[in-house]
Parts: sequence; C-alpha cells; structure tokens
Amino acid sequence: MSTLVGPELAAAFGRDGFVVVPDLLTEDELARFGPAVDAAVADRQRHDHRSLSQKSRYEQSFQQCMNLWEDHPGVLPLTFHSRISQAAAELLGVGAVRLWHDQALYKEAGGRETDPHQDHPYWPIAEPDQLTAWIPFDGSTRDAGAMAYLPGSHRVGLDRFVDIFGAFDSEPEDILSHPDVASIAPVLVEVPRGSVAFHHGLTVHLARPNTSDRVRRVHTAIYFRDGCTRSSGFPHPSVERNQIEVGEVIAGDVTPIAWPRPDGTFPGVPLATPA
Ligand SMILES: O=C(O)CCC(=O)C(=O)O
Repeated sequence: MSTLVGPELAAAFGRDGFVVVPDLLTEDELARFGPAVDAAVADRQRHDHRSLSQKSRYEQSFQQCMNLWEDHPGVLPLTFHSRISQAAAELLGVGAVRLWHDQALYKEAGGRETDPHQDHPYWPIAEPDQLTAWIPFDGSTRDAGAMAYLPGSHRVGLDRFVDIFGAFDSEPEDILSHPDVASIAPVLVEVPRGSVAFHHGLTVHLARPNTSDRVRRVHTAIYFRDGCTRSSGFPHPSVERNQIEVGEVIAGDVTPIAWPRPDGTFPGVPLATPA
C-alpha cells in the first residue's frame, strides 16, 4: 500500500507534535460531511436553548458532541475516513490505529478562546501514542478560531492535567507559563479547506476566539496505537463502556480499528451502552 504522508511531514510531526496534511478531503466529501456533522450537532443540541452568555466558560469555547459516528450514520464515514486514519497511523509510525472517540467542536460566533491544555492527561491511556485529526469544514482562520500549538511541547516530559472544564469563577492553570514550556512560543496554524491538522496527545495547544460572524465548524477524531493499555481508574466512557480494566489492552467495539480496514468497510455501531 502506498504511503500518504511523506517523510518530511512525518518528521515535522515527530519534531513539532503537529502538522497539517494537505488535501485529505475532496470538495465532494466536504460538501457531504459538513452538512452531516451540522445536522448531528443540531440534533444533539436540540434541547439547549441557552445563549452563549448563559453557558459555562468551557461551553463558550465550543459545542462539544462526542461519538457522533454511533448515532449519525452520515458521520461514520468521516470518522473512519480511510485517508485520514491512514495518515494518523503513518504520523504515529504504527501499523494500526483505533478510534478513541470522535467529537464535533463547533465554536459559535463570539465564542471564547479554547484554553491551553494537553489532551493525554484527560485520557486513561498508559502510552502517549495518540493524536487528534482536526478537520475544519471551512478551513480555519485566525479570526475564526484557528488552533495554535507549542512546537516540541510533546517531547519535554510534561503531562499535566489542566482543568479547563470549570465554571467562570475558576480560571484554569496557565500551562503556557509552566517552566517546561514557558520558552516556547505558540504557532498559529490556519488550515486550508480540505486539509487536516493533526496534533499529538501531549502537544500543548489552544484555539483563538471566534470573532467572525459564523460558526467555526470542526469535526475531530482521536486515534491511538492499537495495543495501548488502560493506565488508571480515571473514568472515561471509551474504556468504561467496554469494561477495560487497568493494565488491559484497550480494544472493543467502542474503540474499533480505524486503519487498516478491508476496503470500503466501516465498524459496526457498538453494542456497549452509550455514555
Ligand atoms: O477546536 C478547539 O477549539 C480545540 C480543539 C482541541 O483542544 C482538541 O481537539 O484537542
């Protein structure tokens, strides 16, 4: 099978902990998947009539809708898109990846910044061999919630939980000031339409506020190396739902193999109880 990600991009990901892989989605796919995720987000949010100002600090950063592949069939082929999952495996340098979960992250017009954090501390995975594919349907721009990354921050040994989920009166710790990364300047990345930005689970990242008048429409899929094990009892639906015990390999219908798969096939919807 031919490779998708050349040696230069793979080296850039290893060095910086993020990279943009160009042209992974065609115009036809963007025209199909964007509305599919829009509809899924609208469906999941249908009972939420709050204005932005009525939401929590965290919710003002984005509307977060997890595991849309399970109940919205139009989203399934995006979350398990063969080129995106293959690129994920190649960037991690592994033979197979599983899905941890997908999530839409729709930053509303006027939405605040996404506070700086690393992802791995939120996940009970022992080995930090995972990344996020960040898929902006309209591309991303500085004024409409583009992401910024601290290059090389995945390699400094920092693996720090930052509580970005709290209420307005609780400012999260500013990880950008942590001595391990304080000397690293964030790099803002604008992603062209059809391209996908990938970041490692230990890369410190943030997103700019959305000062535009339209929603920043982003779908994400988190993939991890097949063979990773559960690190702790810290609860997370991706392991709880398949009753994965601490120390066990994370494998089940909630976290199916995303790549490689037999051509044109997708995993079945989990029998495990939804979160
Ligand atoms: O899209 C955003 O605003 C933040 C995304 C993020 O933190 C992530 O995908 O890990």
